[in-house]
Amino acid sequence: MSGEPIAVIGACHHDCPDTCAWEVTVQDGRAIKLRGHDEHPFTRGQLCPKVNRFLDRVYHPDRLLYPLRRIGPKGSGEYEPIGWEEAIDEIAGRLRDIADRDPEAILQYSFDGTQGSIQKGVMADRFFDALGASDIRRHLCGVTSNLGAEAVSGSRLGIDPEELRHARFLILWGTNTLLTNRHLWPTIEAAKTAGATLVVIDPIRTQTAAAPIVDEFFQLAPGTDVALVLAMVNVLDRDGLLDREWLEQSTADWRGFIDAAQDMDPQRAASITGIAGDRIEWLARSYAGTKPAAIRSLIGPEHREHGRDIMRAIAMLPALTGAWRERGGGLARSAAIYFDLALASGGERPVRRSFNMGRLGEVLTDGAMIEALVVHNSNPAVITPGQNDIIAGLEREDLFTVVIEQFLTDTARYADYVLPATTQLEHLDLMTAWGHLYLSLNLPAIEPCGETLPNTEIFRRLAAAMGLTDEGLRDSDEDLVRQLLDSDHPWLEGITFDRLRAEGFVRLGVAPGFRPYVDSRPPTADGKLHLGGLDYRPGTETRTGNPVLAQRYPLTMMSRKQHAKFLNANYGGFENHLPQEGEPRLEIHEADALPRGINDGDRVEVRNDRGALTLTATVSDTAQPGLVTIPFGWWNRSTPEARAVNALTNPAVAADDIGSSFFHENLVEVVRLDDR
Ligand SMILES: Nc1nc2c(c(=O)[nH]1)N[C@H]1C(S)=C(S)[C@@H](COP(=O)(O)OP(=O)(O)OC[C@H]3O[C@@H](n4cnc5c(=O)[nH]c(N)nc54)[C@H](O)[C@@H]3O)O[C@H]1N2
Ligand SMILES: Nc1nc2c(c(=O)[nH]1)N[C@H]1C(S)=C(S)[C@@H](COP(=O)(O)OP(=O)(O)OC[C@H]3O[C@@H](n4cnc5c(=O)[nH]c(N)nc54)[C@H](O)[C@@H]3O)O[C@H]1N2
Ligand code: SF4
Ligand SMILES: [Mo]
Repeated sequence: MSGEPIAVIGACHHDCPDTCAWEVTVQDGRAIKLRGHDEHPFTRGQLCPKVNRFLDRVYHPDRLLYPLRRIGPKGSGEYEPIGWEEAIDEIAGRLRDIADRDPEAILQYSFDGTQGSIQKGVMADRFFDALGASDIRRHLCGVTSNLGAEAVSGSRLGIDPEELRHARFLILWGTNTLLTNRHLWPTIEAAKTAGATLVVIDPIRTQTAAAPIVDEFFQLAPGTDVALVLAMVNVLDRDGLLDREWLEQSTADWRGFIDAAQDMDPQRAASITGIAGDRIEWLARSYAGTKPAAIRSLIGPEHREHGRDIMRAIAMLPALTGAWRERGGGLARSAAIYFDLALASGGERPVRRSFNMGRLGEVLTDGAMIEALVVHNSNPAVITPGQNDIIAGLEREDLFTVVIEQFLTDTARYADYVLPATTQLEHLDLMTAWGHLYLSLNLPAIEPCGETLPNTEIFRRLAAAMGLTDEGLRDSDEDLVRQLLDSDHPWLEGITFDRLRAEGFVRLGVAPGFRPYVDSRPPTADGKLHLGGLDYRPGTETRTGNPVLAQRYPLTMMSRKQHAKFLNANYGGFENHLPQEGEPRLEIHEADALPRGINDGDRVEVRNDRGALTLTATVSDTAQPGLVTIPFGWWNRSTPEARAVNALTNPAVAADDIGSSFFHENLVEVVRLDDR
């Protein structure tokens, strides 16, 4: 006889702004249904095409259920199952050997496989801190963009994305909302219904740009946003549209910004951006003249050499026009900062040798003397630029590699030991969000499948086996959640573990309509928003920045998130999530396809000095002449070379080593392969 079904509340763990609340129906210990929680004010009962079938992932026949020890060559994926005790003892022994000689020869590599506050890395960080291991700086997403915004306001605070419903002029600036942040769309529709003008600025005609409710789409040349912003400022100054009272009171060095815009008239900007001068004039006047005016951006323009400049330029616009003053005006970016401010922090971590995560290939192959790599919550063989070097590093016989995963990813195939991790259905976590202000508690709905363990428990066991006695290495997951909630920040008032357990999700106590730089002062030294000089500079690996390289590699290549069923690399190897054609496709414009004799469906080689990929071409006009795209998220096995797009992308990072790789700035050539 089967038992009564029970409902358990949780929230999606994916690195997605929406953090949907969900309800799992469990019967006889098995999850039988997963659906969006109807009462969540932001996600309103809907999940998405990626996660609607998440139970198939949890119970997938390929799920890793037991610790594995490598028996074949690295990369072969040949393993034998072993017990946890054996696995932990052997790994602890190897790490102990290395740590006794040189703890910095050990490196953890982790990112956003889960963005749960607990499972993402609290216990891992405590473990590696106690060992004194080298550390990874998790900079591949958001840091560059944050730096640009902080340069203006001293803080990452933007407006609550839900406030966008009050905007009457709304620019989606380098963000593909319908794909990457779909639960924001009803808010945008509400603004639109109330009369807002909706603008999209993107080098690619994304599904968002093509949405029927979009009034104007500006398909600018990639990486030229700074020129566009300067031209807007040029028009505002020329036409006397600046609010001098606001500028004098609330900003510093606004004249520096105006001066910088003097030589960027709309005609000059048109030649850089590809946007006609009269359209730039319209954009400037409408933005300054319609109130409230809001800009929405996540990280789209950041993965470039001058990504910081682009975000700084975008963040200077509302500071210049005073758009922050009206409810629904200003800039809506990642909302993660609200949670960072509200929750208790674990305190400062010790400063040690650390590496920017985008440089992994170089770190593993170029004498950084890394002897042990422990990967969790990430798939660097797929997601990190510099793929050929990363794989060469993972192939090193003298590198001891442990991967904590749910599936045998392209990275896990190189591990000496693979340790099986629980999914969001099987562990406790506290979920912050970066697309809204609701805090959620994810309760485990089922017992762990097979012998899987939460990341936290794996590091607790490793710590015990290595004799690490530091405070905090024995805290339970519930202890960790309670520690984060133990904050006296007013936004967290009344939000307790027990309340979250009962209600599932609670909005931070941020006053509705909160205007970050009007209701409180910007946390800059003088309490003002900082404007100032700004130059448009093309990146080093662009056609204008490097005409010599562009003779060999005349096409720009971008690799965006493109598929509704992919979330980064999570589903890029799963039959029922793969797009219809079952392979990644190069998208190329007719104007570039024709002279190369490339027809739709032809096999082509895309190459540059970093690597080469064989792909099928789709001739389409979603990109623009001179720009080709290859989707991100496919596993390496999807091409004959066993490589994915990050074999071609640019792994360079800023000179100060802070922020993301420049992986949207790549020059390539595409050639048609003979029919053989
Ligand atoms: N070319 C190109 N490269 C890109 C991007 C791009 O647009 N183009 N985007 C970049 C961006 S923005 C990001 S954020 C990164 C994403 O990089 P990652 O965060 O590394 O990518 P994911 O695919 O989200 O997650 C990695 C793995 O985490 C595992 N995982 C999930 N939950 C758990 C868990 O609870 N425990 C453990 N141990 N593992 C778990 C999943 O199985 C998955 O294989 O990629 C970046 N790379
Ligand atoms: N379905 C799905 N959703 C996702 C993800 C996924 O893999 N799949 N990944 C999640 C993650 S980790 C993240 S970080 C977010 C990212 O969310 P978004 O920031 O919205 O996504 P991206 O696709 O990285 O970039 C958005 C747009 O920026 C454009 N862009 C690139 N360069 C420039 C430029 O120079 N100027 C301008 N104006 N635009 C430019 C790209 O063409 C792209 O359409 O999405 C999250 N949501
Ligand atoms: S991936 Fe994003 S949209 Fe899909 S369920 Fe998770 S949080 Fe929601
Ligand atoms: Mo990301």
